[in-house]
Amino acid sequence: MNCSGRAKRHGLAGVLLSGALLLPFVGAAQLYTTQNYVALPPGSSSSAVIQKAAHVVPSPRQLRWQQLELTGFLHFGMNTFTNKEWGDGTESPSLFNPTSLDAGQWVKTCKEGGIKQVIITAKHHDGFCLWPSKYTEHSVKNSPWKGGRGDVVKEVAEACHKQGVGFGVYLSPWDRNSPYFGDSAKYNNYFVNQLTELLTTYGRVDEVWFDGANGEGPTGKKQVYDFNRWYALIRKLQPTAVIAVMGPDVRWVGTESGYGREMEWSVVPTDAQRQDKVAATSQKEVAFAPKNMMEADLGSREKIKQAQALVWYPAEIDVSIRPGWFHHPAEDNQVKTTAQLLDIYNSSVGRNGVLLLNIPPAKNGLITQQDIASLKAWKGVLGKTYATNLLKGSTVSGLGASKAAALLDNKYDTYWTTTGRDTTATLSFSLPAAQRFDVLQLQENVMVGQRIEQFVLEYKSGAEWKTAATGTTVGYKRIIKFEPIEAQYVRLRITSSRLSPTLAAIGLYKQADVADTK
Ligand code: FUL
Repeated sequence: MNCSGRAKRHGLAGVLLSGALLLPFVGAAQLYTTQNYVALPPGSSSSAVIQKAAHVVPSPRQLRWQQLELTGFLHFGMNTFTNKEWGDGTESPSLFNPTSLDAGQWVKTCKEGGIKQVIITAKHHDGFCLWPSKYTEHSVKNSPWKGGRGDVVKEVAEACHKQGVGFGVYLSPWDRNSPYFGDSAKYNNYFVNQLTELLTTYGRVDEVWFDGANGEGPTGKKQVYDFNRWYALIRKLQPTAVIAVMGPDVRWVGTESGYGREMEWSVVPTDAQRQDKVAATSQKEVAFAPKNMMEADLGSREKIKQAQALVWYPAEIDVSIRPGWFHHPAEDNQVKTTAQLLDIYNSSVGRNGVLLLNIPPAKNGLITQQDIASLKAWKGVLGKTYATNLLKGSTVSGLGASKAAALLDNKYDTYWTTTGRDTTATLSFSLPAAQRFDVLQLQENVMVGQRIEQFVLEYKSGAEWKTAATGTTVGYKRIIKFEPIEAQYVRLRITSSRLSPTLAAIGLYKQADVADTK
C-alpha cells in the first residue's frame, strides 16, 4: 500500500499504526514539526527512549496555545432556542431569533474573566450553521434574525480581533441535517467547503475544534471522515491554528468534569492520536453527565517504553460553567461558584493543561449576569492570589543555585537547570521572614522538554523537615493546594527527572479568600 493510502485508512499521515514506520511529513498535511515528534526504532533501549522523550518539545502553535492557559467555549445555536443539548437536524431555521445578540459582550465577558481565546460552535450536531454558508439552506440566512442577513461567526470573529482575543471554530463532523451525511465522498466535500468558508472569510483562526461525538447517522449510515484532507486544508489556510481533540495538536483530556490528571505527560505515544480511540471515549448520549474516562497514566516510562513513536500532544480540559453545554433557563441557578471555578483552575491549568471553559449565551443573545458574576469573582481571586510570590527576596542555595535568579524573575524563557547531567536536585529557600502559604506553583521550561518525574516540597518546623506537598509531573504549570503552613525555610527536592530538570518559575502563595457569588 502506498503512503497516502495508508494515511487515508488511518486518518493521520505519519502515524505508525500497523507495523511500519511512516515519516511524519507524508502527504500534504504537515502534522508535525521536526521537534514535536520522534520515531523510536524497534529494539530501542529504555535509556534511549527516555533521552528521546526528554527532547520532544511543542511546535510553535502548540506553545502559543499552552501559554494562553485559559480559553473559552461559546455554545450557542439552534439548541439555545429549543432548550436542548442535541438537536436532530429537523428544527426549522425560523426558530433562531435572538433579540439582542451582542458578540462584543460575549468576548468582553470572557476577556474580563481572564480568557485569552474563544471558540464558537459554528455548527453543532444538528447541522444548523451560524454563518450563511453557500452550501446548505440550514443556516442563519433562512432565520428571521436580522432578516436573514446576520452572521454570528463574523460577529464573534470581529469582536475577538478587535478585543485582542484568539478566535476558534467548532465544526461538528457529525451532521444530523445534511443529506450527504453517510455518503462519504459527498459529505467530505461538503465539509471541506464549509471549512474553507470558515477559514477564508473571517481573518485569523487560532483553533479548530473537532469533537468525537457519535458520528453515525440516524439511518445507521456509516460516514468515513477524511480527517487527513481536513488537516491539510487547515494547515494550508490557517497554518498557526491548532487542531484540537480529533486532531494532531491538542489532546482531549478524557473527561468533561474540569479535572485533569495528577500525572500529566505532554509527551505520549502517537497511539493516543488515533481517532477511533478518541471517538470511543467521547460523549455517546445526549444526556449530559460529567464523566471520567481517563486512564491515570498516558506517558510514564512504563507507558512509553514500547511505543513506536512519541509526540508532543498536550491536554485540553473542557468543562461547562453550567450543567449543560447550551444555555437552559432552568440552570440559571446552577452556575458554578467562584470556589468551584477555582478548584477547576487548580486541577486543569494547575495540572499541565489548558482550560476550555464553556460560557453559553442565552436565547436573547447575551451571557447572563449569573455567569458574569462568577467569572469576575474568579478572576479577582486568581489575581489576588498570584499577586505576591512569597518566595521573592529569598536566599537560594543548592545545586546550580547560581542560576536561581531565573526562578523568580517572572520570565518564562529564562530558567534554572542543574549543572552537568544531574537528574536530581535540592533548591533551598531562606525567606526574609516566616510566611503563611498554601499554594505551590512550578513551571518547567517546556521549550527544552518535559522532564520532571517526581518532586517534594518540604518546610522546616523546629529542627525537623516536614512534607508540604508531593507530586510527579510538572510540565508547563503545576499547582498544588495544601493546608496553610507557616515557615521561613523551605526546600524543593526534585527526586527524579528524565534528563537535567529545568524550572522557569517557582512560587509560594496564600490563596485569597473566596467571597461566594451566590
Ligand atoms: C461533545 C458534544 O456532543 C457536546 O454537545 C459538546 O459540544 C461537547 C463540547 O462536545 O462531543
